[in-house]
Amino acid sequence: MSIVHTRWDIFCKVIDNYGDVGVSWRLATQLAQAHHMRVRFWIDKPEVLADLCTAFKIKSPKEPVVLCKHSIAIEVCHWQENVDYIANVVISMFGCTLPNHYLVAMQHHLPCPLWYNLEYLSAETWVDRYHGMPSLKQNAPLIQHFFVPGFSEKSGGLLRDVALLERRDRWQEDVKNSQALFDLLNLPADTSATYHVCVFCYPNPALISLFKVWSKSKAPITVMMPTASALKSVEALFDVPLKSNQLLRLGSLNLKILPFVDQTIFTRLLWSCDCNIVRGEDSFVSALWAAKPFIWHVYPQHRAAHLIKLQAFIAHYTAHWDTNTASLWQTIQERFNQHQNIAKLWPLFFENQKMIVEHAKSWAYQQAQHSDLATKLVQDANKKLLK
Ligand code: TRH
Repeated sequence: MSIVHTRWDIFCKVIDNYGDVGVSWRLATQLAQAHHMRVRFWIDKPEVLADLCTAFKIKSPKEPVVLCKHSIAIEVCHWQENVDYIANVVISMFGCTLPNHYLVAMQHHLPCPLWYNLEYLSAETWVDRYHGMPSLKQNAPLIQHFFVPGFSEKSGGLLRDVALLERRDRWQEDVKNSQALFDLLNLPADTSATYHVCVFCYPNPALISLFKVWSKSKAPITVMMPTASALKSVEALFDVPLKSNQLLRLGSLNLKILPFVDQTIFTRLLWSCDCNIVRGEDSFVSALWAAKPFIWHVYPQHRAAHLIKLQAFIAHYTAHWDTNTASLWQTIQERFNQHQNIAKLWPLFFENQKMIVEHAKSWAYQQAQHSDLATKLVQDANKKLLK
């Protein structure tokens, strides 16, 4: 069998927010576009995908089987629909349990489909040991293979769109690109020459300290905050409830509330801003590739497990930085994630932007020497299917 045009089924269950869909859809489009695979995308809440991918239209919430054929030939299916065939490669995103009827069909299918569990991203050392391990525990004769995204060569890698860094560079080289994007997002002309920050994080009282310091800054700052972000955390600073498309002013701070935009537009927004506050997994990885100064708000977990995740990433990311910048960068990430006041740190962070951007750029070029996640997945599947 040739791996080209192999059939892939990706199963995505929306637990909360947008990250489950964000990561899964990015993977699906890369498999289809860059690797020419035949991809079906199974999702329990297609309406969340419709927010993120405007090319995808739901004909009706109860429409059976195929909801739409995306322009790049991904078939989107509702989670519970019957299957007319079992794919060669099946992916459970973030360990989601497959619909029972599909699982039973897989168990009876010969040859057994290749089955991956695509895990959450981490820079922790266990990733290299765990990545690629088979799980024989249940569902015999099926074997599930763990595929763990990460930063090392041995890990499953990071999602990176085709020619991403080249496209990012072309975008950032010409200021007209970000200007056109800000116009599209209805930013007033008097904010165009200001310092731009995108704030897409979880609720966090530390934002109050940042907003206050920004409102008193010498030069104007324009903050773009998607409605899906932590509006409640800053609402007390303004006299009105915060709503999509509003523009509010507080001293030197202009706050623009953004509607939810297509994932490709959101990625370009991160390329266009001078600083990004991001969260979860997908906006975090996009901010890494954007190579602008950023603060990562890690998805909060029980017993502060997310802080261990943060430490591991900081150690990896700043490994080759000078000690002072690394220590400043570490402190601002930690304090923000511990919901502490970071007003005093901001001026230092701001003063060191140039250095941070240099580090961010060289990290991105260095990291892009590794194969991206979709390529690693295809290569691994290729090896296993052709055995
Ligand atoms: O939304 P997130 O917090 O997602 C998640 C989920 O909570 C998930 O359960 C958890 O496991 C994971 O984090 C770690 O953050 P994330 O990962 O950044 O996903 C947001 C997605 O939404 C990302 O693909 C970018 C996209 N997006 C748009 O497409 N348009 C927008 O306007 C915005 C604000 C985001």
